[in-house]
Amino acid sequence: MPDTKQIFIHQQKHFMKKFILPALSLIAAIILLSITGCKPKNASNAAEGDAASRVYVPPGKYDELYNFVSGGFSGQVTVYGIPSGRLLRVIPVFSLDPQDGWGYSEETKPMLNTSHGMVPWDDQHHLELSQTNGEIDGRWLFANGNNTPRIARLDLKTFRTAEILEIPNSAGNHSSPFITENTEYVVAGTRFSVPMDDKNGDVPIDTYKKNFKGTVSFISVDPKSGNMKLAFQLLLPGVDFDLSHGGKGPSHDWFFFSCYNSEQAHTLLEVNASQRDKDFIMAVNWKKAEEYYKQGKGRKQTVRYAHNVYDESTHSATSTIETQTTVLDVKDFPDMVYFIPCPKSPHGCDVDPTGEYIVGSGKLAALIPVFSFSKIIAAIASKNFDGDYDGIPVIKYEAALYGEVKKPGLGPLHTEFDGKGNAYTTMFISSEIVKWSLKDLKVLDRHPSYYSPGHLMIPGGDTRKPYGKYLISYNKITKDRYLPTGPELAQATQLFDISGDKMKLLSDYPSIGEPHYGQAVPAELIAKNSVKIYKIEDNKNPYVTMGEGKSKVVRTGNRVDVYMTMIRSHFSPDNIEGVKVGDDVYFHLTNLEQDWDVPHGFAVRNANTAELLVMPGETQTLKWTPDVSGMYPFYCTDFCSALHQEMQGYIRVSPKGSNVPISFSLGKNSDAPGEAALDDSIKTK
Ligand code: K7E
Ligand code: CUA
Repeated sequence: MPDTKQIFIHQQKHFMKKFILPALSLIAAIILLSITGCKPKNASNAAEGDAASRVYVPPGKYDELYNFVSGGFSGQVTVYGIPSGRLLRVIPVFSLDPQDGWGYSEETKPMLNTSHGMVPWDDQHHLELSQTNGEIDGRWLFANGNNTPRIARLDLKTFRTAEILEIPNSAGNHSSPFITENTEYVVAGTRFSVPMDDKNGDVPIDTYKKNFKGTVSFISVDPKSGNMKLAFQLLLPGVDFDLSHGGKGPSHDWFFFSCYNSEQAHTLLEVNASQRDKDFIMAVNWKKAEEYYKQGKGRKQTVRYAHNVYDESTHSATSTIETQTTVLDVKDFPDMVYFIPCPKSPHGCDVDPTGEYIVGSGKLAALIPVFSFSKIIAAIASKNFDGDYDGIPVIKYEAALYGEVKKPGLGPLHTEFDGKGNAYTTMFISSEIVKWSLKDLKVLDRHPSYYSPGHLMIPGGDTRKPYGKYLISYNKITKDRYLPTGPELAQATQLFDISGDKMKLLSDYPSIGEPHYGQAVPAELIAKNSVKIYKIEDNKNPYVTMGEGKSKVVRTGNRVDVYMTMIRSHFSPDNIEGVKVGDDVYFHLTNLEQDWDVPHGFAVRNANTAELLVMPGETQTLKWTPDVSGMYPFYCTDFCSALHQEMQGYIRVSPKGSNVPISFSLGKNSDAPGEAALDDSIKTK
């Protein structure tokens, strides 16, 4: 058997012959640079001047901003304070959370349901805060799941995932969850083109050009409740959609997507999808598409996708499988979608606060093209096209171009704006942030970033009204930045001050998962709405226990429902007997506290799931099937009072077929072992 190295060398020779040398050497250089990173000088001593005092938030003081950061392959969202960098919260989104039982409790399990069953993980790249008139309104945070295409909506009153919608006809939901200016729609563009869900996907891969299609989906958002609904999908040529941003102001009706692999390659994309000099920015007139959709146009397609909603009154989620989508084939609607050539495998696709400039960042380009919305509209009006791509008109590059930022650095990825006429772009290969002027496209400043920044984020930097002041760079490689922690090193977050002409590095700290994008917002916009407790009288959970006196244990066949309450510092009941091996025991825990920051936890010995952490006024359910008879203590896991350690109890599990009756009690000590002790307030049915 030839070894793989041999094969590799052989392949290398083959490619040498096949592909033009300049392209190859460029790619080789990029691979080399991207592997080693490009270490800027003076990396170890780079913080400037009064940096320490700028990020110092004294004990007892709040941070100025919330920063919501995507967790990448952790599937979570993390929340940090800016400028301190203090970690405030980790929110499970496309993930299980053993800390609070998210995804383990009966109430939350449906949140992770998909048309393929429970998928408790995803790759979470982008976040977008809801907007009104192009400004952050502090209501919701949208998050994409890449792998099993999904979009989540987080409620910023509770910092919880409120809704997850699966996206059909998609594979790799990457250019998502970007939104329109009034959160009319959240978009989801597929990264991988694939055969549509209702077509036979069992086809040879080399029939890519014939059978593989791209889609972008528009998900409408209810302006009151925030509830998402798959509105319409656009059927597109089989390329890879990467990133997107909605228009603003004059470009309000438009959405812009970057795409690569216009070569339509299906193998070795690093070479085969880097052949053409230009790929595309796709401009979508979503208002037009909406119009067609509302007229009933498009093909109704039968598909399957899950729609999961968490109800704050029942403290439970439901999952519904939806079966219909409307697909508009863009070939049938010629005035809806246009392609604009964009140099060399564009990644970021960013719209400036005025809505006039669209910045495409070609990863392999040595310049940054900036397109003009008014020129795009003029070019469409005068049909200034360069033919078409798979039936979609291609606007002439020069006709759409406002200008090019020359020699910005190597590997431009993402751009954000400070609202003062400046743009900031990350340079992955040359490891730097480059500030340039939208007016004359001149580079104004550059600052090293350690190392290989992906996205950057300016608070409000993709809205009509950037807050400015800070910039955060999310870096991929942290070799030598922190104490070694084995083979895996944390990704880095670097905070810059951008209030002056020159960027100043303030701080540098590790982050959780792999942060891609983030969204930050002045703290008061969120803090003032934060829920402190759930009112117990509003608790509509079917298994709620409204007061200690109502706690009980009920057997129905081999199912046992334990209606249990928690209050400092005991459970009611705390002695239970009559449970048998093989019973399905449901502990329905209601936290009776009505005080901020007093959750109680629940854990029972040997339960093969997570603990529960129940918020004040809330009910959560843990299912347990004891497999061995014996004595099973349970206890509170959250240090809730001086007598927290006393917050505990026992469940006796008898063998299958035993005739120990169900009994339960609280506060009655008995000297007679094995005798069920009942107090006056709680009686067996
Ligand atoms: Cu550039 Cu997934 Cu937005 Cu990461 S993507 S960096
Ligand atoms: Cu309740 Cu500790």
